Amino acid sequence: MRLSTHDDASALIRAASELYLDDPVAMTVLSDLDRRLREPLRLALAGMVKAGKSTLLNAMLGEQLAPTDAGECTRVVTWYRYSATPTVTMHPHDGAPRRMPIRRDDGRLVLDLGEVPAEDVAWIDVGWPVTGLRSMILIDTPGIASLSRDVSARSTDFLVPDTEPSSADAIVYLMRHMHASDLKFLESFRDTAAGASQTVNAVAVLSRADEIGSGRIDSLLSAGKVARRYEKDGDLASLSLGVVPVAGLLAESARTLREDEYASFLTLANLERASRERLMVSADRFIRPTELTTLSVDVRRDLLGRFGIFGVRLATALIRGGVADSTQLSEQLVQQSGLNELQQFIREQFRTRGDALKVRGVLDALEALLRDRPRPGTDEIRGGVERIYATAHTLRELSLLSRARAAGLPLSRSDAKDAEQIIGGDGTAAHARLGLPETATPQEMRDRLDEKLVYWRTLSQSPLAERATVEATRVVIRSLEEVASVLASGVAARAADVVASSGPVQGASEGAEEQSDEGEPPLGEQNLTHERPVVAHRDDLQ
Ligand SMILES: Nc1nc2c(ncn2[C@@H]2O[C@H](COP(=O)(O)OP(=O)(O)O)[C@@H](O)[C@H]2O)c(=O)[nH]1
Ligand SMILES: [Mg+2]
Repeated sequence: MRLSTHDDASALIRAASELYLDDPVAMTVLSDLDRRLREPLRLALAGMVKAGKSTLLNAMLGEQLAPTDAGECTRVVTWYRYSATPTVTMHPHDGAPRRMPIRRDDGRLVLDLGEVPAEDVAWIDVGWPVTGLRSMILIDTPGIASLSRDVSARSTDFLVPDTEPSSADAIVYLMRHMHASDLKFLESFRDTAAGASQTVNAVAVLSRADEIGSGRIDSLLSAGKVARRYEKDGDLASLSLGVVPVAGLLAESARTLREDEYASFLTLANLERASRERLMVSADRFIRPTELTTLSVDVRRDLLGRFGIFGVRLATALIRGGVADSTQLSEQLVQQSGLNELQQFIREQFRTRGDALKVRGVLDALEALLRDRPRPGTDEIRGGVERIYATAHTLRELSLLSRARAAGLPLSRSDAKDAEQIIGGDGTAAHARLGLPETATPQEMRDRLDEKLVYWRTLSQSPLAERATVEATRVVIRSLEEVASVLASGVAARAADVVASSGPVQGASEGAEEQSDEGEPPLGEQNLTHERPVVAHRDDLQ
């Protein structure tokens, strides 16, 4: 039986461990890599200070856990991973890791470093029993290009270290406006993190999206337009897989909405129109002492702090529009915040490729180790690394996708567009790869698939085709063959995700890959991972 890429990588780590038995430093690196292969995908949140990273992390978890706003603790890289019981561990640069007390203030963790200066702390590891962390490790980072160069350097060193590959598999990059330093960071993340596989694995978030339209009720529409414009920007397009507008604060508060907050919104919604409008004309006005409402200044200030003026206006409008209880309000606010689109994007672009991204990170780190500590036998292992890169289809797909985004493919314009879609540029679901709507029937998909297979096979056999073109067409054809095997398997639900469900392709000459189950959404959820309404599609770029 043919081994999966994941198993191949694991076997290489074992072989390297035999080689470095007498080298404790190398053995530590190798045991970390082995663990990394077994752990969920590592997704880092990066961006400038106050871009809203910690708030968005909480929104993704549905819990107010990460401390927000600047403070000593937010100056250290913090990992959030699943654990049955809460634990917080500080890892100093020198010396043994030590447990920290678990203290919470209003739900948020208080990461008290005690006597230890932030610059002596390598990272903090938080283990927390929250479902969202079962499939992903989330990494909160201090701001890039922050006022303090030290803090900024800590993020940059961690995410794009000079000498070794990044230890994040993928990045959610938050920005309030596009800034030169954002592009510079994304560029260096691509160059370092991509390593030999040259993959693009960043999604940009237009954060604090409610502020873009000054908190007006249509703020997110304006943010959507800005996001689409950014996506068309040549520089950003080559560095990130897409731009998603998200109002993180609204999402965080909506997911932790309390009954008393719902009751306050209900009170506001029931005010007569003139009073309501006067009260909500601005954030300042909303928290002034007034006779217009029975809600106290403190209650209003809390609402404003949690939801922003946009959230207050939106929640009131939604109740007036028929939302009948706190559960519905919470759902609708989350829906409006853009969080669902972001999570869908992460699922489609990162989690379905989770194993490949992980293997890629591990192989890059293994290569760096072999290069730094050469000894007899390392060449063979390096050969093994190269073999995996050459045969693992998902890695080749990722690298072609990245080339498509960065430099363009050696194909005609319309072929390049089609190729990008087939290799998963608009999502890895079978219908998305075939350019069909989610509602396409199996027969429609098979017909479209046959057409495309004939077309691409003819193209690859053209005697005039350049070598680079032929190589690109081979990757495209292999992707189509994987779609074929998914459709042939006839399990409609599984067809939602080609990569996750494809086994070895009959007759294919290359190694097939498996996807571990840990990163996959349940089947019902998979079927939802289709449309990305707020996110501009690549078609818009043409
Ligand atoms: N209006 C608004 N404020 C936000 C949003 N996200 C974060 N903030 C506020 O911006 C400040 C910085 O947020 P934080 O998450 O700590 O940013 P970080 O430094 O990137 O981790 C906090 O006061 C948040 O309440 C948002 O979506 N909308
Ligand atoms: Mg923060």
